Amino acid sequence: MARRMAMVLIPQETQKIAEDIRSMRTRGAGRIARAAAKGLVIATSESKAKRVPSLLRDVAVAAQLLYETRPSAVSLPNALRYYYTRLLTQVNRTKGIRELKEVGLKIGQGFIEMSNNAVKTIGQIGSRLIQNGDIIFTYCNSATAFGVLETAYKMGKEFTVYVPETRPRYQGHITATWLDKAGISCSLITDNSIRFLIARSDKVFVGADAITANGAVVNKIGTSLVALAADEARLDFFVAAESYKFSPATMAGELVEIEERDVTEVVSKEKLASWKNVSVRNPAFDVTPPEYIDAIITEQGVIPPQGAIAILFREFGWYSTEQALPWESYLKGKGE
Ligand code: RUB
Repeated sequence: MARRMAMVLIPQETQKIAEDIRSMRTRGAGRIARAAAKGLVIATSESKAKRVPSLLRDVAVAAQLLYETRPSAVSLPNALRYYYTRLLTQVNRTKGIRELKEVGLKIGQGFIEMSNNAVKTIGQIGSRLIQNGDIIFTYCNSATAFGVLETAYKMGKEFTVYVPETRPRYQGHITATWLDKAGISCSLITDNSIRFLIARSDKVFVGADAITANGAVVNKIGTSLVALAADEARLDFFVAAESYKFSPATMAGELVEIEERDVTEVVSKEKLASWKNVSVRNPAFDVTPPEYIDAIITEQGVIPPQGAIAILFREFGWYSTEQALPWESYLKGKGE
């Protein structure tokens, strides 16, 4: 059954996309963004609205549902904003609902294509930073960082990779499986051995969920510890991130919200219930300050973290808080 929300039917498939993001069946900032764009395309094409304002409200309600799934990956609101603002600009350029729906499909496809191409380009650019014989360190599971390694491998470069398990969700196991399938030799290691083994490595490649205006990187909890250890061992620390992971809201001084996930990811409900004085914290992301980052590899080129503001200006211009959620005023059916 489609779910009714403020008298709006959100298609079942869009609801499933939202639930998959919330439960982490769909995870990783890039995949979350592409899934969200697809969710809005479906919400547009399956809307039963007879008039454009009602269609905009239906899509707004779907956008809000998707927006509330996970707070830290800025790629998610950026993808929703990309779609919704473009849909709005097409309202006066199209003749009615059917044409607007067709345009919606093109906007969504445009985002997904742009995102996939960005990952590919970052792979090509980043692979130049890998030399034969390198021992590379990565963390968590980033398709973008993996793309760098895979491209370098396909170019014939020989290197090995250390992959920490990444408690509590063990995304490192996914990365190890991807590397294995690609034919790249790697060692899966416990998170506790990061400092010990990073001292025997050459460089670090990680992904990002968000990049702030001052060039700080929000990524899986523990990334900042990897950066500290890399700094101590004098390794280069590279971040591979598409430009839609840069956070425009941080230009207005907002902080990126750090997601706290369910504590049962860390200990069982039974164990928790057996304790009287123990509580558990499970923050999912942390912030690596720009001082610990040597370069951010984007599809627009390799930039120092201090260059983040240039990408933000280029992508979003001057940011105003009204841009935050362009669908907000349509949630209750503006203009109906
Ligand atoms: C995933 C994570 C990844 C970034 C970048 O966290 O921190 O490093 O999202 O991934 P989670 P990508 O598993 O909690 O989503 O490069 O694939 O976009």
